[in-house]
Amino acid sequence: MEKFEHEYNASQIQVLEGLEAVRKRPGMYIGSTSVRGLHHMVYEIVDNCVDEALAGYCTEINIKIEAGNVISVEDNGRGIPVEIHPKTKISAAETVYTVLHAGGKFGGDSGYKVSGGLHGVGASVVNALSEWTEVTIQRDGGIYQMKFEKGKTVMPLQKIGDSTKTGTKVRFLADGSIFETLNYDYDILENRFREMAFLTKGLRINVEDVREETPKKAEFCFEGGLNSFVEYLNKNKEKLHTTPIYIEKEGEIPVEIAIQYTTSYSENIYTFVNNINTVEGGTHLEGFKRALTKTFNDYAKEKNILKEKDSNLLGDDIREGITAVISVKVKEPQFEGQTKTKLGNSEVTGIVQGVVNDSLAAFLEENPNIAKAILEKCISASRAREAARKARELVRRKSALETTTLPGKLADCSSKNPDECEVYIVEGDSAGGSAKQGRDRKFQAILPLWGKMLNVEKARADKIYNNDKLNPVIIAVGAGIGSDFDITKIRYGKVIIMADADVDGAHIRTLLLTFFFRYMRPLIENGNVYLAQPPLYKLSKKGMEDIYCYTDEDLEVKYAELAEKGITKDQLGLQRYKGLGEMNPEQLWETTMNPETRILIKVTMEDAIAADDTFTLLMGDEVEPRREFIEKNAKYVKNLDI
Ligand code: 28F
Repeated sequence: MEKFEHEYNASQIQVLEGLEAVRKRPGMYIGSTSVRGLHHMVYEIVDNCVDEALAGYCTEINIKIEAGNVISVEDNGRGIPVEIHPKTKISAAETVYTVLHAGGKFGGDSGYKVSGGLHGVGASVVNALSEWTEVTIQRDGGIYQMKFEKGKTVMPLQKIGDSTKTGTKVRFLADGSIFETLNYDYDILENRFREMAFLTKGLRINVEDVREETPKKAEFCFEGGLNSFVEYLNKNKEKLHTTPIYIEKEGEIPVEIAIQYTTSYSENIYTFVNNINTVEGGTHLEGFKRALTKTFNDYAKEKNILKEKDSNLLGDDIREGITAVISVKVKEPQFEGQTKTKLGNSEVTGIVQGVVNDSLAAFLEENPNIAKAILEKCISASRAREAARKARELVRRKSALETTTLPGKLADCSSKNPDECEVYIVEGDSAGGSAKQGRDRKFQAILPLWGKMLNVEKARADKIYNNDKLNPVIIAVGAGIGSDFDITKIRYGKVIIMADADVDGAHIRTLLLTFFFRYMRPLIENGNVYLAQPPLYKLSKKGMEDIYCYTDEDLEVKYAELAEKGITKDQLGLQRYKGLGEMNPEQLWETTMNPETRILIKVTMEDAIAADDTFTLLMGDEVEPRREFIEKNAKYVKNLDI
């Protein structure tokens, strides 16, 4: 690559110091240097294209993962301005790529930047954290290009050709000395770009991964916007009405909402602020909920569906079976909460509330049949809730009478400090017995489960409480379920599902995960749910300590390591474990329960949307996707500690 001599003046030195700060403390700017931060690099660049689309100039974005994990992003917008600033003698484009927070500064008063990743840091941070960056701009009849290495300009913007088109293309290779991995996960990127396409009606986003011999690709463009989003979320569910309810209002704070009710019992509301998923909700969600509750109650009273003497329907009843997506655009969003994904701007509550009140009331007036269908469901939810409350009280009363509130099958631990306590939920009696004997009873509790589990996707809360398989889990965890769930009450910091590595084990795992996802979601969000990983094989040889292998690859690696020491396959005894029951208590402790040697897999909720999708697939009537899932195993599952 051709190098250009650079003379640095005072402001440019400031620039270099700025980018050096980014390289010194990357986490401060991109969130983390894990695979998550790596993906954020792509989002930052794509966000700039989305801004250009929101400004009305870009209709298509092409994203490509090239060989060697090089990312290429191209839009057909106006192209970043190329003119040279007379004072700094630096092009606007170079400034955007080298001055920290350039996007924000330009956007502050001009209102240019509306979308933006969690960190909203923009192109200069991506540049600083990349081995190299190459920006190509088509604009003003020309093709312009500039190049950087680790944020430093190695080729200032220069004209390299003519063009009648306009747009911006950026290619970069993230810096392998900064990120833990450079291996992009195509599925994560595809999901995010699908979501982005839903959120920006009519914007075409194409994504392609050519790293492997068979390329992966997807093309997204949704004329229906959030309506398409909700239809996508509900694709495997039975709907109460065919077309989603659509609400849109432009203004100081633009609001866009789509709602569709299903026959399911769960509530699925996704909220976005400036295209950022506000997982923790906030003022926009608050305004939506208030309006929904009020509008349906007012309508029901006015139409005499609810009599004067009836008490109001509760918000929870009105949200049973709802799927909704809420998207608002806020100029200066305040993000709060543990993960900074909760909208704090108080003015948004009233705005959203007003918009939903007006539009929803009008919709119900115009669509009495849909209104009736939804309200019938709300009323039946209300009755079920009443039944659940009674069932719950029964449980409470019962437990008040009994000396111990804990399920009889639970072998509890002696410590009462949740931070150090773990409960193993074990499938089957014999494995449960071994686990009880093998455990460290100080901090490990065992809860054996057997029999067929209730499919919670198709059941209401009252059934869950009364279910003899799930009730012990609820009582053992000790924090309630549903809207009563209180994470501060959990009795164990780790809830560990221990099941066989076969199809039956996968089934029980999925059912329990579905249950946690539906009724104890904070438990997953808070990272308290784990999967135990029992070994698949044992290698043994006289005079050698037994070696356990947890995957097929693991086995191959161990064979290879032993071969280096001159130990061949035929000198080794190989045992394949079919189930937990085949291990004696000592083996179970050593391989699966001893914190020093075990492998635990933490269940995370990287993407609640994808998770819900999978659970629905899994629990729906389609057999094939369920089988596929079981084979592929959850994506939300990450390798944790060894
Ligand atoms: C592949 C990544 O970054 N696209 C972009 C534009 C367009 C403008 C712009 C960007 C406003 C004042 C600088 C053009 N014409 N794709 C991208 N497209 N940035 S980034 O302006 C940024 C600042 O100076 C643009 C008129 N106004 C804005």
